[in-house]
Parts: sequence; C-alpha cells; structure tokens
Amino acid sequence: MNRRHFLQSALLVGSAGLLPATRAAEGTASGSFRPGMITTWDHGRIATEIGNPLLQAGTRALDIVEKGVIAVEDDPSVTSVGYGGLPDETGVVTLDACIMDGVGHRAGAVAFLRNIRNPISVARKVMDTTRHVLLAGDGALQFARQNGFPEQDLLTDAARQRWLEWKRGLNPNDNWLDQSHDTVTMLCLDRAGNLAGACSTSGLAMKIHGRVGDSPILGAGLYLDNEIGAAGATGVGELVLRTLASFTVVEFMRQGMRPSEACRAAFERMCEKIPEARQTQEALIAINKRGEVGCATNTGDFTFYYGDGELAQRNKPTPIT
Ligand code: SD4
Repeated sequence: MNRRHFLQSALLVGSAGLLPATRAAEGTASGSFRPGMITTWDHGRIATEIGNPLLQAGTRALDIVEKGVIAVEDDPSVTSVGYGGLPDETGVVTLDACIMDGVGHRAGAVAFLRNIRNPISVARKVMDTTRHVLLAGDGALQFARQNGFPEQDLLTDAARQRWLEWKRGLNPNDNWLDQSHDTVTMLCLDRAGNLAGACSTSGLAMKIHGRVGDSPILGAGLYLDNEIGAAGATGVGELVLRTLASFTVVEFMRQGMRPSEACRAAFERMCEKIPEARQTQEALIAINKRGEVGCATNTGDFTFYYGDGELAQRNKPTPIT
C-alpha cells in the first residue's frame, strides 16, 4: 500500500488531498508499521513540528510527546493549555495533565495544579520518580516546587480580559460555562514500535474552582496499550469521564477495529449512554501499532495534525451528526 492510500484508509474522515512520496515502513518481529504522531487541534502543528525531527532521529515516543506538549503549554496564544490558559470562575488558572509510556505501562498525572507552566513535565516526574500516578492541588504544587519547577502567574493579560468580560456578562440566563476548551493530546508511535501519549489542558474555561476534567484521568482523557494502540480525547470532559472514552477506544482496537472505527464506536457508546453528547463538543483520536491514525468528532471546527517525521498534515474531519 502506498503512503497516500495508507493515510486515506487510516483516517476516518476529512483527510487532505495529495500527500508527498512515501517513506518506507519499519518493521519488528510482529510486523511492519509506520512511525507517526497525531495531535489535537490547530495547536497540534507546533507539537508536530517539534516532533517530526525527533521522530526521524529515533527519539523515543515518550520524549517526543512530552516535548511536543511543552511547546503548546509555553505558547501564550493557546488559551486552553498551560501559560495563557483561561482561568476558572475565581480567576485562577488550574491545570490538568497526564503522560503515559507504553513501555512498562507507566503513567503520571497532575490535577488542579496552579502556577506551573509545564504540568506535563510534572506529570512525567510523578511517573519517573514516585510510586504514585496522580498528584493533585497543593500537594502537586509542593511536589513541583521540590523538584525545581519555577512558579509563575499563568494568567496573561489577554486571559484576564476574557475572564473580566465573562464576569460582566453573567446573568440568570447565561450559558455560564464558556465554550473555550481545546486540550492538547498527542499520541506517538516511535521508530522502535513503542507508543506514548501526553495530554495537557487548563480545562473548561470559567469552571468551578476545584473542578478536574478527564485529561489527567487514565482511561478518560488518555489511554494506551503498547500491544494495541493509543487514544486520547478533547471536549467536554465530564462526558469523556463518565464513559472512559479513551480506554473504550483502545479496547475496540483490541477487538480488531481500525482507529477510525474504534473512535466512532466509542463516540456512539458515549451518545448511547449520554444522549446530550451529540450536542456537546467531543473528539476522540487514536493511533494503532501499525501507525494508522483515526478520529471521530461531533464538532465542526475540530482539527488535528498528523506527522510522520517529515510531513505535518492538518486534517479537518467531517463531524458526525
Ligand atoms: C476538560 N477535556 O477539562 C478538557 C477540555 C478540552 O477541548 O479538551 N477541551 O474537560
């Protein structure tokens, strides 16, 4: 199968037109595969451009996803992740992040973390240096301080203005929760055939102080099995949490579904259990052990980036109605 056909069959929907010439697939004892990365939203471009040379150089997936996500966290123009993220209803930016390594089935996460620009690296520290998986709130902040992470105010002037406007608009009939929320979730299959994933967010803008979403919860915002594939979510996290959507995608891939089918089936499961899921914004992405990627979304403006070491390809899937 050439590269163009490979991608067209791998993507559920909306794959872009012509793709450049093929790079050879790599192989292991268990078969051939194509190293690659898939990352949510347009800010996936930054992560993919960071990831491409690393993937080419044979860097392990775990380091690629951490570095890719850091680049998004550091970008103040991304108002849903890290520095520049929109605050909660009290004006405080609180962050959730999770990282998972297919090798050893290891994971680390932080939830409701304040004042640390790169929560994904704190999550990685939790994974690499403790016996725990998830640290939250003040304990997570203390852990970050102890490990040398600098503290800073994450609320930019632009984010503060959005918060002030939101407060001014409050009234008995308002929508209350701002719709801004675009988690970065990055999944990678490296040249050694190993998977890793990372996910980082400031969560739903103007959320209740203390609210934690799906992103730091394994199986919800992110999950992978090094023998099968990896999956991640973006969207209204409460629904993703209630259906453990990423875990569900991986389990559907285990049953033999391709990534796109598995994402679609997990989305349909979500709608079956929670009919309002058809109206909220949700998107699921996945990559399998062959390097095929897929997604399912009900959101017209959802985009994702695919990278294979050279190419950084933007995809705008057709939403499920
Ligand atoms: C959350 N799932 O905290 C995150 C927000 C998000 O696209 O992904 N939005 O619920």
